[in-house]
Amino acid sequence: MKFTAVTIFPEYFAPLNLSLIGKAIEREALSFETIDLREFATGNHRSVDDSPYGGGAGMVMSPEPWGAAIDNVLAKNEGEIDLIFPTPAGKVFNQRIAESLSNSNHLVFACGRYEGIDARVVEFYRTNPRIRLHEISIGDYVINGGEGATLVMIEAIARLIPGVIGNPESLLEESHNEIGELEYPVYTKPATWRGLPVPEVLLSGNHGAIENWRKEAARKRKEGQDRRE
Ligand code: JFB
Repeated sequence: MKFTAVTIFPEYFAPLNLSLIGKAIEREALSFETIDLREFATGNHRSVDDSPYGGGAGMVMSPEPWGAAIDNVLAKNEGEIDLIFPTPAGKVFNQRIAESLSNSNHLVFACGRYEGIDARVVEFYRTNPRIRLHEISIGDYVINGGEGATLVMIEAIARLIPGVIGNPESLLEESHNEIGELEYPVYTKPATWRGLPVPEVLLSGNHGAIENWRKEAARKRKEGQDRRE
């Protein structure tokens, strides 16, 4: 699987070289590249934004550098791509979307800034037969650009690719359960910390009892929270 991020801030993606995803890139289980949008801007100032038609606050990303950059991605690669536009107006990202996108050969993230990208860019590429186009939000809150959203989505998607996370057993377990259903509280040594003991059943070695306790604890945890739908 190949990941491409088109961005005016390539440095934003440095953390992908860390931890499990960094290791997966090293052993070529996946690849990641950034494309600097500014290299596709023309004119003395290499400007990528302009004032909005119709007025209003802020700036809008111009369509020309985006068209040139995406055309370049299509020219340099063969086959179909999934082209993702992170946007606060998109469909809210979830585990099902992550699973679906993890089956792609090439994910391309178009990271906007300012007030977003001129709407004609999405309109233009939506009908390209080599492109499956997705407008996706990572949640109902506002951030400053597509880069942070892209990091979140890459992390959720990359860990689903075989060979990326060390323990495929936990992936299998996840795939058989609703999110939250297995989110029981976890403990490690010491058995008592600041007067707080680890639940006795977890020290019992009784795997049936432990399984039941965890299931019940996850249920109670979920019940006490309103942050899941
Ligand atoms: C994504 C972005 C902006 C318009 C633009 C590009 N869940 C999310 N919240 N915000 C974004 C997002 C996702 N995915 C997001 C891309 C861009 C925000 N901005 C800034 C803020 C408000 N309205 C520019």
